[in-house]
Amino acid sequence: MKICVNELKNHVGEKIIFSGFVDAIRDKKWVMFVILRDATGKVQMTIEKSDENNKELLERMSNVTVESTIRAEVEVLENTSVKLGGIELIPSKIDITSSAEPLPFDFNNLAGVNIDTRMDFRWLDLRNEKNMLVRQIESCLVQAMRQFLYDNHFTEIHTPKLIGTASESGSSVFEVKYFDRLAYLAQSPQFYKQMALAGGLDKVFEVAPCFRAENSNTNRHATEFTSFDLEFSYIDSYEDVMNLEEDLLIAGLSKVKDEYGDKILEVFGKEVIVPTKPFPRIKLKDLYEKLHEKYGFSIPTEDIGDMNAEAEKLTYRLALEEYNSEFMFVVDYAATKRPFYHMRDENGKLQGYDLIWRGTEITSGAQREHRYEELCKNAKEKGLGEDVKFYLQFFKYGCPPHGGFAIGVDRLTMLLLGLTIKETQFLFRGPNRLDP
Ligand code: AMO
Repeated sequence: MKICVNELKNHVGEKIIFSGFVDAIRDKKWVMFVILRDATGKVQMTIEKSDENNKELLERMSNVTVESTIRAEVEVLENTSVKLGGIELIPSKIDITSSAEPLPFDFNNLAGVNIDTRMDFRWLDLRNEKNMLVRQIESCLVQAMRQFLYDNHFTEIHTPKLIGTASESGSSVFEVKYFDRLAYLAQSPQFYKQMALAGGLDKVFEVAPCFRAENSNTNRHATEFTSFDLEFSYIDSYEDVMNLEEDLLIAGLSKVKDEYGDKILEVFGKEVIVPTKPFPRIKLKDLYEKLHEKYGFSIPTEDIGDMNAEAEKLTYRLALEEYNSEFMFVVDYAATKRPFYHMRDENGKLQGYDLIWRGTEITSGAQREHRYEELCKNAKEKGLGEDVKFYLQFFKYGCPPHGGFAIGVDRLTMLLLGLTIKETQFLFRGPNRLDP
């Protein structure tokens, strides 16, 4: 395996193979400095011109363009006068493993570069140090959240994304030609994560793509995004679901703060705040009242019983001002505005919630209706028939009371770093963006 820049200090005095991108070449009178780069940093390779043995190396390197890649046999030396980590590489052999053409833009300086040009050449855009950090931070966050679930005896599952009927609500799904019939792309793993519990697995999770055929061009919507979904059995109420989400987010954000807190502040200007339990919880009706009282906000008639983007923004403000919290759970949504699989109590009150962080919804969750008769009734009420018939069967042969939630990973990273979803996703997918 390749030795990375951040491991070189462990190889001082050794002869090793080092590979990387040519970041810059500084051709001085007596010496040529070649700055090499990999995902962990940069290092200086020094080629002395006075050394006759270096003639061939110098000739070869003088024809190399920046962003080409090389493989070099080098000696790793400690040199305190070298600014890049106090290490320099002295090569005895260099192979050019790929040659780069002139770049369409300078990825080190993206300020004036159109976002669509950046997306067209996303693999170059990703070479920007900040963008590389986004990937590494997201990876750290998801790893910590996964680890939390493994530690709590959750099993990772992989549910199909090609499905035979339009899932969940019958709207917003992509149709795919499937031999001589139609299939659909899963809008979420909802039905299958619940099927896992009907299958006797007590606690499951999945980190996977969701597809939404929504023509939304906002900073937080994508047509394909990564969802961190979980579902678990034998809960007493949706309070148990919210409690677990608190612990999960605390685990994820603690790890990110430990590993990247300073870097995030320096590069993105955002402080990573690890929340404390319990996160404030507010009923939708009370929230409307507070938002009206404090900020003069009234929910538009069509959104009554639900939230909208403006309400989410103000909820964040309220959470900060009144609860000193970046997070806020909102409960008591109208059953008419929520999916049929959310449980309702004997008074028809919905047993579900949304979680708002930094002005955006990051999660929907609920206790699920696991009683076959009730579930059939709810589905019928929503006008769902054949499409959900297969799903209703899961609850016919015994199924534990259960609940779960889904966190949008892209939104989590985006809000953590103060970016848009286009900048955050590895490769953005939106109504007008299917390439590369
Ligand atoms: P919901 O539709 O609210 O719930 O989605 C869950 C979370 O996924 C993220 N999200 C999105 N991210 C980017 N682009 C989009 N178009 C987009 N749509 C949703 C959000 C959202 O909170 N089955 C339920 C979850 C559950 O109850 O377990 C569901 O899909 O962060």
